[in-house]
Amino acid sequence: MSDSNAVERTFVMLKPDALERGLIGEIISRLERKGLKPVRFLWRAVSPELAAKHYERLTSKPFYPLLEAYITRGPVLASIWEGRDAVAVVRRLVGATDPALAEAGTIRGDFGLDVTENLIHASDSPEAAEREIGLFFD
Ligand code: DAT
Ligand code: MG
Repeated sequence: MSDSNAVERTFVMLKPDALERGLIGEIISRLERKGLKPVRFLWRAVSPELAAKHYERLTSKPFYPLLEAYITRGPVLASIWEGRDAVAVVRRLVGATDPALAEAGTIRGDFGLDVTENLIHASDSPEAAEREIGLFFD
């Protein structure tokens, strides 16, 4: 577990539905107002190869073809955020994986209803953050 006073970096990806639905500004604003600092932003496409590396743990799941089609269908906004205990703090702002179950007040709880199209990815550990930053920012 992370030291709650440690300044950490985390990786955040706004997924294609966030752009399509005009929610980029709303989501970035929530992270900024919390006090997190944006370090880098990059618009980019996600190839099937990058999707498979990023979602390594999930490629054998029955829902993976749907997840791959979604994440590769349009540009994503990759970003790095910094702040005190940033990994856990951003995960709490994002909410549960399934937006139908995510608490009101979280990003997925307020704006999502579909488990595949859940708007945003955030790293689940400092180690995952460094790995994902390495994948998306060469
Ligand atoms: P999270 O994005 O909350 O970290 P995860 O890493 O377990 O969740 O899964 C990555 C993505 O895969 C998730 O955002 C949506 C999709 N996914 C996960 N479990 C799913 C399921 N049971 N059915 C459909 N899509 C799922
Ligand atoms: Mg995850």
